Amino acid sequence: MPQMALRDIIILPDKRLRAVSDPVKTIDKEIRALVDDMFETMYAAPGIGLAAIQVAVPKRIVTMDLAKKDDSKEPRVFINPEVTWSSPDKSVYEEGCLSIPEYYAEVERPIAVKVKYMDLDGKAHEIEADGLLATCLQHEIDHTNGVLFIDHLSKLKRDMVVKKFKKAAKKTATPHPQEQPNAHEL
Ligand code: K1U
Ligand code: ZN
Repeated sequence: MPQMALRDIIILPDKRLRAVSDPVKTIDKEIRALVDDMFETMYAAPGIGLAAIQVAVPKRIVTMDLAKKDDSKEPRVFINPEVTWSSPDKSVYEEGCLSIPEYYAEVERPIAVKVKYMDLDGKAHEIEADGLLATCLQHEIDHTNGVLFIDHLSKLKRDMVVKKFKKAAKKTATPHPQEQPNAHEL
């Protein structure tokens, strides 16, 4: 049984979410351990997808499980996923993001995509996806390129969300010792 670990999910406005992740060259023990941890973290959140950069690892790896609540698990791993074709027709889906907790908004994206990727054995695949799989793949592939779903919204909405999360981060940040209330009295 592999030793799995929950990892911290980084939250907006963490700048690491804007990193362009590196391709995986070799699928070794370290990558397999990271994938195990990503599943544990994704299921615990809970979420239906997770990109490695969301646990602060800038590698092009995505985990996903779109199974319904009471159905058995359907874990999927996409290594170096890449959109090779997008349909001209678009659809709208209300998206959320584990790195932007409790904020949901309608996003318009291509209704279907073709995605090539590698599995954990290094085998190459190309799939055509529609529905939630297409939406989730595009959301997660965006993460590997430093793009967030709020980037698909109007500047007004995006700025509002970023402002709210910056304010929240400021509130919870540990102050510098000299900036603590009454520090000058110590
Ligand atoms: O990448 C992420 O931040 C995960 C995100 C994936 C996603 C959701 C919706 C549309 C596109 C991509 C989430 O999983 S947010 C949580 C969520 O959608 C959910 C959680 C529990 C049950 C059902 C859905
Ligand atoms: Zn996300």
